[in-house]
Amino acid sequence: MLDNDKLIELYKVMQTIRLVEHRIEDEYKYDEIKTPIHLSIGQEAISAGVCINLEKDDSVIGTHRSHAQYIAKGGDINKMIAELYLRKTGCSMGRGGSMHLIDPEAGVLGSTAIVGGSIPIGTGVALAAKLQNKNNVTAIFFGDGAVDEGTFHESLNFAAIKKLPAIYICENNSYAINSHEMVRHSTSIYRWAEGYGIPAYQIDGNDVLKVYDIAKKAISRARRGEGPSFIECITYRWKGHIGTVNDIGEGQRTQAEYDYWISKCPIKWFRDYLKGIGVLDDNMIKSIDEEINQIIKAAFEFAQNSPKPLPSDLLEFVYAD
Ligand SMILES: Cc1ncc(C[n+]2csc(CCOP(=O)(O)OP(=O)(O)O)c2C)c(N)n1
Repeated sequence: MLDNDKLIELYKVMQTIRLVEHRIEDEYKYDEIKTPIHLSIGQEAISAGVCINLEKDDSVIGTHRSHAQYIAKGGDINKMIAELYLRKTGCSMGRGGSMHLIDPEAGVLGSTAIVGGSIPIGTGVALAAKLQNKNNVTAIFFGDGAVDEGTFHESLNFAAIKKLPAIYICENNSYAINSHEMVRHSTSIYRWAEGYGIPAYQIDGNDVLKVYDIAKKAISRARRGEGPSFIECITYRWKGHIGTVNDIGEGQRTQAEYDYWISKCPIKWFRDYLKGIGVLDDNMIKSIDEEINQIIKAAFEFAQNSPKPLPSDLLEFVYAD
């Protein structure tokens, strides 16, 4: 069981992701954030529950929807927001935008907008760690849409054969853009991983304690050299696929479905749980929010006051020196 400090840390991480994304949402209408954004509001428990188990030297690879992993793994929030503003001080020097977040110091080795792309890249990172006899684990995040790509199957088979220190985390929010999982998959996703001989779990991705427990087990197994694990986290994104719209009433997602998932808010559930066991009270909740809002305020100021790349900088970083 987690001690109180760790429980509070988990809560803070989830709430930081939520408040950062709400602020991005608020600022987006001013059109100064020059990048497509994909928000993870509603999915916070997954990144928080996995990453709290990781060491600094462990790696994370994400997708187009990776703000949550970047924050949970300890990525620099100033640099993340500056990246969204495409400033020189951004974590990808203003070249990548929201979908290409990287902070090697924190073990965030990158994210990719190619659906399924995080899977072979992360598998390669895990292979490198194994070949170099490092004791690092690689956490590879992807959506349910990514398992429709052939590279998912090739990577899992390879990782199982080579017993790679990888954990595969599928954030199954039911949708790939607006296409529902029911019309795309012949079976539950975790069963495919089982087919490759990989221990696989399907869990409530909105229950951060469940995510924590299973991720801990999977990460320990990888560190012992016993190979990869697969975790399918059932969740929901409150926002539409891209930007700040929610797509409700557009013929894709029903109001009833949306309302059900709002009632399963991972942060509200965890906050109530922590209050119930006496780990948090209203004053502490308020001061945590204040602390987080300070960090967010500073990050947006940093980003907005940072220089933009100049046209003459355009060819920088095109070739490795
Ligand atoms: C190879 C490839 N095909 C199509 C796209 C367009 N595309 C961007 S995101 C997306 C759906 C992703 O869904 P999922 O993996 O479930 O992640 P989610 O957006 O739900 O988090 C698609 C089809 C792409 N970026 N890359």
